[in-house]
Amino acid sequence: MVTLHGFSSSNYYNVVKYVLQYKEVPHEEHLVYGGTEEWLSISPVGKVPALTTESGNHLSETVVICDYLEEVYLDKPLYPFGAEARAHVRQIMKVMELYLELPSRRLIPYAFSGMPAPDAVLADVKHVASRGIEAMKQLTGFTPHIAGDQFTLADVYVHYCNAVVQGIGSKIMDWDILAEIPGMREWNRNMRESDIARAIEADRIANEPEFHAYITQYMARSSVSDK
Ligand SMILES: N[C@@H](CCC(=O)N[C@@H](CS)C(=O)NCC(=O)O)C(=O)O
Repeated sequence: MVTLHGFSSSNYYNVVKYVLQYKEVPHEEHLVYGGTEEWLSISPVGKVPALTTESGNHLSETVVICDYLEEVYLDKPLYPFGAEARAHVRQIMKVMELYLELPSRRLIPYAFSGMPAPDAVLADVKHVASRGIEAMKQLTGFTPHIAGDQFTLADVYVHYCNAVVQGIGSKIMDWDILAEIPGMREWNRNMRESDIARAIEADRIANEPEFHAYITQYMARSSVSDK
């Protein structure tokens, strides 16, 4: 049995949770929001999610965890055959992370505090996200899956990263980012329909009040930073 640490409102937590359920890996969930010394001994950077393996080792960083699961639990592979096809999947995930999710994530403090984001931050986020959009237009296929005809880790990863892009980036900037990438919104809607995605969404909704209480307390302790 492996243990997934984190909370259901985290998009990255949900990527790993999806993979565990998809591959039918026996697992338990350990609810943790981070922020303690003890947590740093499990997740060295202090981020959610982390995974404790069957042998008791701790792993963090979402794609690292998913790649580990892919190597150990061979049923239902989430990477295609062939180095180039696998690199394509990784490229989509990397572009999503660096040029769409992370810039949108910079706006989270403003979304939660209600304070306006400084113009310089907004301009930078827009600039980076524009590059991400152009890259995703080139890289994605939606035929019918994001990287082609096989369902891959990129489908899972991009779907949950889109939650931050749509719920934070698009909202704060009043800019429908996903609509800029042909096929993305329709594909994202379809991704919501699977039994696994529905169960994960139900858990996310159930976790929301507790997560909001946690984040409100956290924001009260730290001031908004534009780093
Ligand atoms: N690069 C990390 C990012 C994970 C991440 O940003 N997690 C958020 C929750 S969705 C978190 O732990 N935030 C708390 C913090 O940044 O201290 C990954 O891929 O797992």
